[in-house]
Amino acid sequence: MIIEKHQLDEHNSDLLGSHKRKLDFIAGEIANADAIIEKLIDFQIGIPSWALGTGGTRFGRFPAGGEPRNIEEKIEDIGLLHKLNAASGAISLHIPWDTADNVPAIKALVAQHGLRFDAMNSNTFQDQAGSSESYKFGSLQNVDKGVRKQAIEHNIEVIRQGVELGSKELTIWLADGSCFPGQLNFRKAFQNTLESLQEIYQALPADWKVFVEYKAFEPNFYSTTVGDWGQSLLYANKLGPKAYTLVDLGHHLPNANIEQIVSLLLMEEKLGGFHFNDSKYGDDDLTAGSMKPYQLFLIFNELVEGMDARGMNHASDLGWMIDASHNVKDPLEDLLQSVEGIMMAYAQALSVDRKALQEAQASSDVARAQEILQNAFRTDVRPLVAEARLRAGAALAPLELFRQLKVRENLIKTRGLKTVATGL
Ligand code: PSV
Ligand code: MN
Repeated sequence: MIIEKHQLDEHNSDLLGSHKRKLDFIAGEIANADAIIEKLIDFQIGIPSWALGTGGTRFGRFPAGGEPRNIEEKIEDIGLLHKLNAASGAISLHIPWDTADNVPAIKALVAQHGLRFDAMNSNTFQDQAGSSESYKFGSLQNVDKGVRKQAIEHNIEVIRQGVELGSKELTIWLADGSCFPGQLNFRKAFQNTLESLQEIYQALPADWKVFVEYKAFEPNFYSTTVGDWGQSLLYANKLGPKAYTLVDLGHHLPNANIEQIVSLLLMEEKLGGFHFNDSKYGDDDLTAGSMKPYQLFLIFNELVEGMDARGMNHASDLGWMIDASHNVKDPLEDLLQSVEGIMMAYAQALSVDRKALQEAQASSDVARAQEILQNAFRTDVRPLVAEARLRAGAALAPLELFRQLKVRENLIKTRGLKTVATGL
């Protein structure tokens, strides 16, 4: 399905009057509204190929229909999102689910939709048909050298595919760990993992980065070999300058202070990027900003402050990706909401009165510091985010237009009701 320019124009002209009124109001309230809008236009969020279908739990799955059946249709879906919000300009592929048979055609399709390739993801948490070794007891950590070799070779193959496509990053998330005390020698598991990562690191092109993603638990329930940011940072430091930590918001133990983690990783020049999502209990993979929007804002507050302190480019110096699963919502609607949630947190963080905050911190004026942050968080920045979309040629209200144009119904018509997307 293609969304035509005239459909966007009609939708926008219907909403323009009310949008302008709201924009004028906020532009009068915030000092740097125009600069914020420009930054929002540049900011792009990578969409994970594995989140375009309906997710599920081990109890059941309730597909929406019209799910993308192959990599071409996944690109088409992200193209639709990007057309609607001009902020979903990248695709993050997961191999082997998304291995492309015809690389030039896939590159052309991605370019045609105005997208680029974000980080490539390897998969050593599932056994693939025809592979000789099993990851049941881990991959890069495995006590069996043959298993480690297979997992290393898979990651090197993912880099090879990424180079062909024009990606510049590899994200490694390991399910490795143990389910019971005594199962694993922690030190040996760490050393095996490090040696395996070093072999993968050797295969990285000079202009590539590797992101080491951590996760506190699941699928292993006693120990995880890259279980927290400390362990990830240890690996990244030992590997070298092309290795970074990746923060998935859902991968912490309850109540972790993620904004502090982010601040320190950034200070150490070891923050690689994000998997955005939200959660109530664990790795719930819910819509970004749907549960703890204040936390998301506080994370962006640290990011903006830390990136500015180092003169970094907000849009391109870190990897911004979503990692989500949609059990009850239409995946595309959910992704539109996630991008909106992320953009709002970023816009709020950009609107923080930095000078006043520094002064409040320097004089330990706790109440004032809190006021400054909460003032930014409680400001309705949605008109700024909408204006960025408008200026970039997208829709003032993406979700509304998605429904008006009956996108899901159209996808079901062309792809069928009972399609299944590869992914989680
Ligand atoms: C693991 O829970 C994870 O967050 C990792 O990022 C994986 O790559 C992703 O889910 C999908 O497999
Ligand atoms: Mn993740």
